Amino acid sequence: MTATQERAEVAQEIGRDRRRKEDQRLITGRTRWTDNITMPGMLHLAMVRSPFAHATITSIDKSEAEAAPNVVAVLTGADLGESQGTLINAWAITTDQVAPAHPPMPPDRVSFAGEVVAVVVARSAAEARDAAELVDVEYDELPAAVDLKAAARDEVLAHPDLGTNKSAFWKFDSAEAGTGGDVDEAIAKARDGGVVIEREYRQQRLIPAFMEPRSVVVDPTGEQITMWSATQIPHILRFALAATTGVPESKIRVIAPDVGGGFGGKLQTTPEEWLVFAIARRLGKPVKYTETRSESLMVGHHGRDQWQKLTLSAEKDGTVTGLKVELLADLGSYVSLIGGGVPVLGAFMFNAIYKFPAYQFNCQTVLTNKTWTDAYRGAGRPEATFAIERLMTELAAELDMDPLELREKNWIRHEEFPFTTVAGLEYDTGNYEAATAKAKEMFGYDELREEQRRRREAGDTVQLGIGVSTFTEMCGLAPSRVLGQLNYGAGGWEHASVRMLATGKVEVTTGASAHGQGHETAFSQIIADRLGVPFEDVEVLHGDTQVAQRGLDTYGSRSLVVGGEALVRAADKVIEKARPIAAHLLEASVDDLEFSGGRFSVKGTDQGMSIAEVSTAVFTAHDYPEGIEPQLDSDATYDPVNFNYPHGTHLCAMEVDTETGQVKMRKYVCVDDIGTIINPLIVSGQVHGGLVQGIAQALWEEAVYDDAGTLVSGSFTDYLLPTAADTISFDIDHTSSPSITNTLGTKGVGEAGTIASTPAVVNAVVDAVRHFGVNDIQMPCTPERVWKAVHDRDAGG
Ligand code: MCN
Repeated sequence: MTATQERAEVAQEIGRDRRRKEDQRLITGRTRWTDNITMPGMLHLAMVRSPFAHATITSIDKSEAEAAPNVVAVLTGADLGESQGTLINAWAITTDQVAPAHPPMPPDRVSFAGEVVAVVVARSAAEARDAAELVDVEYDELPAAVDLKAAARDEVLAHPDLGTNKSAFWKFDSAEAGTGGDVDEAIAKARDGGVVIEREYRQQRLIPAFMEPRSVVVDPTGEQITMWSATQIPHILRFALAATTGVPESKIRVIAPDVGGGFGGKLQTTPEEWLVFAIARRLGKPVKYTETRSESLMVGHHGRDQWQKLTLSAEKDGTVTGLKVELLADLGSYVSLIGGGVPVLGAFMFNAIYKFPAYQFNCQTVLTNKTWTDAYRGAGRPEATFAIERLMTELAAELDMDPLELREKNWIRHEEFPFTTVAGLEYDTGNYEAATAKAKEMFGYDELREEQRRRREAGDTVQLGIGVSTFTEMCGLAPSRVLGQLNYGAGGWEHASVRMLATGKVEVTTGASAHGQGHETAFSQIIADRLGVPFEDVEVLHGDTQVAQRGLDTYGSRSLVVGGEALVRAADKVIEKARPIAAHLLEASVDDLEFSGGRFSVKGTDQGMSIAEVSTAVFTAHDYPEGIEPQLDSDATYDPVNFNYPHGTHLCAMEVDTETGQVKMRKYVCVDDIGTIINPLIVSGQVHGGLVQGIAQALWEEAVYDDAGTLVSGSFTDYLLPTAADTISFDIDHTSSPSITNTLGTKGVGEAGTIASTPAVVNAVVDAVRHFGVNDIQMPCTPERVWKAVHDRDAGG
């Protein structure tokens, strides 16, 4: 093979539709999920959970459970005593945040239905569950704070000892920050000669219904305590266990084996993990706990749950002048790992792609007696995007303008990037014009508008609505200095290592921890191109704190833009390490060498050798210059300089049956700009999955509690998780404005579909029935709500 052929074969992995390496083992059942792990003498743990949302525990009788067959231990919060401490709450937003202590198993009072009051350990899982039924707990039920608005008024206290349900208040004001004008002035001016749109939107509570329920195994019998957990965050979990148990990090190994989805729902350090860790140590035996699906829906954390009060001001020609946001966010019963900060993430995104001259964001987080909330795909950004994209649509309707025309009038033009927004962020790159033009054409926008007009005029039973969503989001969590300013308890860097092996193959570790995103494939593509080695020769290791020792894990669409950049930097260091060795072997000067396509060549000659050959030579020939380390390896920690800002234009056509309230998706087009795409196939999967989750919020999913604080939608019969049969095939495409924040020019994609699609769908549903006087339908837009909006204006939207 000639050098040219060799180069051609190894180049151009980035941008290639590679099937995912990991899928072979995932879809043929050749992997080991946490629940598949067994070991000799392993015990099984079951949780006894409170049926009440708020109650005092008056007594616990363990005797019958202790006498049940093969039961090894029954433990309560009182048995664990002071050792429990409190779980970590890493994101306080403000230093005066009010937060209850969070013992994993409280001894005296429960604060939400499903809270653990006792654990049973037995020789089999079935025996543990059966015995858990025998634990007799007496409660004195207390009034529960369930409704968010009532809780914000402190009508019933979720934690009486705190004296208030108000946890933290956080405000951003463009006039105070010097990033814009005074919003109250802008609104007052618009009331006198302009337009003011005021709305209140409900972000219903959602459940991140991942496929694999949470599961944890702890083996305390070795030199180290090893925990396997179906988690997104093995590194953060190791830190939290060390910080809350006093066991040094060096004695704890956390392994996240293949993990069946998370969507933010496994971005927690859970009471269950803490309890299994503590009890396995106490008993000196391996212990496993796997939650049931019901437990997963009830106590795996929830997402969203906000009321948004919004005021948008504009001039009569549609030029926006101000936006004021007042947010109430339900934290649930405790302030979870990052739950306190999630609503504030939206603060920077309400202004979206628009040039607002004045902006104010007020956020009050509130404690209630419900399962705690935390990140759910998009975390803060879907809420903000929904609100602004609904508002811009309402403004367009008010002014009788086309919603795309209104957006174009107000958006940042492509030549204005990088652009500092009224919320104080610097958007890297973007081209809203290009994405919108492409989406309009793919959608057949004008033709569908014409059909809509015809149907309205004819008074058809089934009306057509067109929904627009021109979103942007901040991803790549996160520059450490920004997190510091927001009182976040950890940095936002990521770590990677690259090691060339003796055979010329490459071993890579990343601190990112995939749980469905295909990192092994995409990261292999990056390294294959960077080092010029075959894709198959790259092995990516992750999700084990012993193997990838440093890391901050996977969430916030950060793995590629932060973790991928760390990989590039580590690979570049390896090339620089190989360079003097190659020069030595080629008997050339370092300055005369060029590296391209995996090959060091002596300028102006046909002499050269591949980096794989250099690696083999280091190992076999022991032939390298004096004073050089005989290893082709390196690592890098990358702390991002900025977020990056993917964007896109999503267009949705919905058919609404005005007699039954049934809605049916007719067409969905999205054109996203995520800069350079590493693997288009993976990206399509991410976008499709993300879209379905966003559409599900618009149309189907809602976690409902009754007045006593019991989760009513505690199974998939009531919590309407969509299947493939409920959706259509989406038309997706891309434009590209490479980011200037990382070497590859990439932007994140893991949350984009979810963030963009919810308002596109609701805008379309409302658009279909606007001529009946409808200007809002609360999510999820069930047939009942749609019907009422059309037929019973007092009861509807
Ligand atoms: N990618 C790419 N080119 C780009 C951007 C991304 O090829 N320009 C690829 C990446 O290499 C990676 C995947 O797309 O393989 C997603 O990358 P990224 O946007 O960096 O997101 P993360 O890997 O950090 O994943 C987190 C993100 C989030 S926040 C949620 S929530 C979510 C999501 O990913 N949860 C998921 N996608 C999920 N997919 C699955 N299957 N399961 C989940 O739980």
